[in-house]
Amino acid sequence: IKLLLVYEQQVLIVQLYVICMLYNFVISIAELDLDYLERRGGNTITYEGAEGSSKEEDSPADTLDRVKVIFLGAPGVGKTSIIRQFVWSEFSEEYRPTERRETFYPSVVLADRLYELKITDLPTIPYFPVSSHLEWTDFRYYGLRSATAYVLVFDLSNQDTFQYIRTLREQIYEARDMRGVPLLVVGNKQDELSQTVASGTRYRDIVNLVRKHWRCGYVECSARFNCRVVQVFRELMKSIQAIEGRPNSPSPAAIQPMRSHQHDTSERCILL
Ligand SMILES: Nc1nc2c(ncn2[C@@H]2O[C@H](COP(=O)(O)OP(=O)(O)OP(=O)(O)O)[C@@H](O)[C@H]2O)c(=O)[nH]1
Ligand SMILES: [Mg+2]
Repeated sequence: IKLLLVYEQQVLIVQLYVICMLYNFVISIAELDLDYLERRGGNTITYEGAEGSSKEEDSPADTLDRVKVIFLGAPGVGKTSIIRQFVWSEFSEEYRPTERRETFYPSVVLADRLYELKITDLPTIPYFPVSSHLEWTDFRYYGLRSATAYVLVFDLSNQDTFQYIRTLREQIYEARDMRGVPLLVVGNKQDELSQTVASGTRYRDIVNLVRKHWRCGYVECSARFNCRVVQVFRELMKSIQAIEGRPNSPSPAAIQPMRSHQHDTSERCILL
């Protein structure tokens, strides 16, 4: 009887041990899962070409050699509107602040060369991370410090928004070597730029500062009326080509925006 009891005790201990092992295994799988989800960027929406075909980050599309463009600017200046107008030919009067990173993957052709773009639209960032450590802790997965080019947008009808990109530009230059990294300034909401403001000194000072001192591209556009939105991307791609050492400026006839006003599921390629 004693032997039998000892045997039963041992069986019980073995059973308990197996249950513990199984429990640990399940917990570790769950932890792995969470980690996996975070790495995949739970806070990300990705669009390929046209509406309706969203997919997660690190998709095969992401592994292609893409031109990574990041749009930055104060809240409400029209970053999302410019991108959506360009990629989908759509505009919404309703203001819905961008709350998480959104990426768009249009293809463009400039001077007979095809570029695959990755356009990143972000919630407003309070500052640009000056170190990789800050990027990791505060802006993980935004790809802020590794962009191929930056588009800094301000609102022409609210020139206070220029101060935001002015500060951000300084921080970007502090944070990384900007040789070979194009930066384009965009004044949006041109449709709301009044005659009085346009002839004021403040407006002229801004244009002067950007063109003469910053020596970077400057485009004024209206996302609302799809006015010079293609020009934004054309300027951007031209600066990228210039940096690549291929300054083949396209003949005016070759610059033809190819737009469709319907959403479809196929990818869209835009001739600049
Ligand atoms: N009049 C006019 N309104 C515009 C233009 N572009 C955008 N808007 C409006 O401005 C508001 C903000 O536009 P968004 O594109 O959401 O601005 P955003 O910079 O992405 O804003 P956040 O995501 O909050 O940083 C919306 O109500 C748009 O309809 C424009 O060219 N003209
Ligand atoms: Mg937005």
